[in-house]
Amino acid sequence: RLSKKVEEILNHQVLKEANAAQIYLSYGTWADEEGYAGVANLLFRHSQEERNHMMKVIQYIQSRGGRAKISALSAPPKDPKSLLDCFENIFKHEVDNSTAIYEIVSLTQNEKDWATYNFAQWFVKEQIEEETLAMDILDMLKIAGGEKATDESLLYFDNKMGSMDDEA
Ligand code: OFO
Repeated sequence: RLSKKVEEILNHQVLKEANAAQIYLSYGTWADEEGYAGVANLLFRHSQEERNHMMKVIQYIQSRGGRAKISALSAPPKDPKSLLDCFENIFKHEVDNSTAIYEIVSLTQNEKDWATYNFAQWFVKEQIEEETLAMDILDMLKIAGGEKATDESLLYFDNKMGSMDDEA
C-alpha cells in the first residue's frame, strides 16, 4: 500500500501530466493556426501521450490502495513567438518533468517503496526519449535556419514533423 508521502508525490505527477497535455494542446492549436499542420499533428499526438501518462499514474495509485486526485488545471502558457521558441519551451518543460520524475525515484528509494520505484523507472526511460526527441527537433530546426529559416525549409520541416515517429 502507498504511504501518504508517495501518494502525494504521485498525485502531484498526475497534475503535471494533465498540465503537460494542456500545453501540447494549446501549442498545437497555435501551430495549426500558423499554418504548420505537421507540427500541429505532432503536438496533438503528444498531448494524447501526456494524457496516457496521466492515466498510467492514476491507475497505479488506485491499484496500490490510494486515491488519485483530479484537480483543476493551470492555464496554458502564452503562444510561442516562433517554432524555435515553441520547441525550446517544450524542451525546457520536458527537462522540468524529468526533475519531477527523479524526485519520485528518490522519495521511493528513501521510503524503500520498491514497487513504486520500479513503476517510476518506466517514466525515467520515457523522459530520456522525450528529451532526445525535443533535442532532435531543435537540431532540425536549427539546421533549417532557426529564426532565419526560409518558408521553403519550414515547409519541409513541417512535413517531416507530421510523419515523425515519436511514439514511445
Ligand atoms: Fe512529456 O512526459 Fe509525460 O511523463
